[in-house]
Amino acid sequence: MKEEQRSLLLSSSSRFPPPQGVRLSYGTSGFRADAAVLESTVYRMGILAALRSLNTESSVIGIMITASHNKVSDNGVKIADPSGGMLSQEWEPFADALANAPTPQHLLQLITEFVEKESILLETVRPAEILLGRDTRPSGESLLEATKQGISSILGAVTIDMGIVTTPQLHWMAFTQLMLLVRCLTDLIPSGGRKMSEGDEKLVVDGANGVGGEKLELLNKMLDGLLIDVRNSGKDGGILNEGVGADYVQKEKLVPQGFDSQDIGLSCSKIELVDGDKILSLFAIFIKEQLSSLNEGGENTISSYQAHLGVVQTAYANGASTDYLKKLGLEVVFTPTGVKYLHEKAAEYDVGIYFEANGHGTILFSESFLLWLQGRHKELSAVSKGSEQEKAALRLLAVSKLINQAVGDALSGLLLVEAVLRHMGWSIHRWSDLYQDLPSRQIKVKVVDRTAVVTANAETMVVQPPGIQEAINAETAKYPQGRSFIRPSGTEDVIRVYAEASTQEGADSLANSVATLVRQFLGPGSS
Ligand code: NG1
Repeated sequence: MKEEQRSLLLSSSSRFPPPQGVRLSYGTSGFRADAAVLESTVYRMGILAALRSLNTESSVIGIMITASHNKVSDNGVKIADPSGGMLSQEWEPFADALANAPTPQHLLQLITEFVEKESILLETVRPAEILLGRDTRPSGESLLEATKQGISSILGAVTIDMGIVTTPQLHWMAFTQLMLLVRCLTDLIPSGGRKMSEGDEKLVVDGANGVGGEKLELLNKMLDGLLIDVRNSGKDGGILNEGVGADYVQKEKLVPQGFDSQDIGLSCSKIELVDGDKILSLFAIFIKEQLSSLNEGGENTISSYQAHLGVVQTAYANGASTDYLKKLGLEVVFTPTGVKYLHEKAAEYDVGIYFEANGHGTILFSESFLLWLQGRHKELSAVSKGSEQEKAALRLLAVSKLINQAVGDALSGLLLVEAVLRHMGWSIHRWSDLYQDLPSRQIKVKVVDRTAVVTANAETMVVQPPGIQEAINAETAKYPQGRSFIRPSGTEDVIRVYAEASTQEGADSLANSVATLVRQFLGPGSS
């Protein structure tokens, strides 16, 4: 490493000392913590992103300053690889070590060793390039500045500041193209009277007082036949994720602020949630239907490709959804929580659909399948243009372009849901009635040390501390259709408890008993 580079790293890092007595760890989706302790971390992730860019032939790396659905006083940093997916898991230990290096000298040593080990060329002709974005959190501005300082402490590295964006946007295409694809899918709706009912053309969206609402207002102006009414857009002073947002609605099962009884149906005393599991089911039905149309009557070799379709869930998926998907004849697999795991698994299929219950997810198409599909579509448009088979091929191609294959993206997901509902002629109620969720409950428990809980089997069982799994099993066995598991959160300092049972009272009581076990085995936390 050149002396100029060494002294640049030493001098800039001395301006961003790490917080005392805090151990930072790369969690479910990057670092997330109280914004007050994150300056040195984002600075160091700026360095990491620049090195990652150099390590991938100066491809563009994305950095997003966000704590997503966490409370407004938290913030975080996510890194996007050139594929658009999350930072390669092989780099996570380096990220961890960088974030926790106690002094500029330690930091420099870590970087020097890593650069050598990975054979990263620091003095290349093409500089590192980083796209940088943030959400609307007030702490975002200064953290963005610190990140820039980190990036520019690798000589020659270039920052492209995108300002306030949504995370997936950092790597996704322009809205206009999304609109064309929605129109394409709408044009392909089967004829024969599948009509939407009145009122289904209006979509009320909770912007969670964050960055998405603003983007949706833009989208609204471009959409035909769908009226988007954005609530909690953040303009009227509401606080990000406070009493609003997907996490609040899914975990607390409460209606977000700014919504009245008309928005959720007059007779509703309790919220009817159409969650990630239902989105997954809707997409799976649609894709399965298109794949079978495609294979009808195909005799020659190119037509007879049997696409391998798989769906990926986590332990948080409602048990009723898993039963439903299996009854449809689908292959269902499980991974630990966090889209990095689901994404990796889904990529093993020709068409892999993954969703977390909270709504993070997308559909992945393998390159070989897409290549075959393009060929098949060409073939079909020559011999049977306008046939159901040709339309099925076109629909699948449109879905592959509309859905964000880099990472789950609420906006493209929302557009695909609308397109599929129109295709089916289904109202939201018809969709919701695909199956009835089993009552469930989630609780967070503060403990002294959450890392004391070690899980196995896609987080469905606990191997540490000894004895707790047996105790959980004994509790769960008391409830009809009971299921319960615990795991340490990767984004908050808590143990998460999940319980399901045949009644809501049962699910609540099982969750409470398991939470008590957690406190007994692990000791109470500080708050
Ligand atoms: P943790 O805090 O590791 O449970 C939460 C969500 C994940 C994922 C990440 C990242 C639950 C139970 N967990 O992770 O699904 O969305 O945040 O945003 O919803």
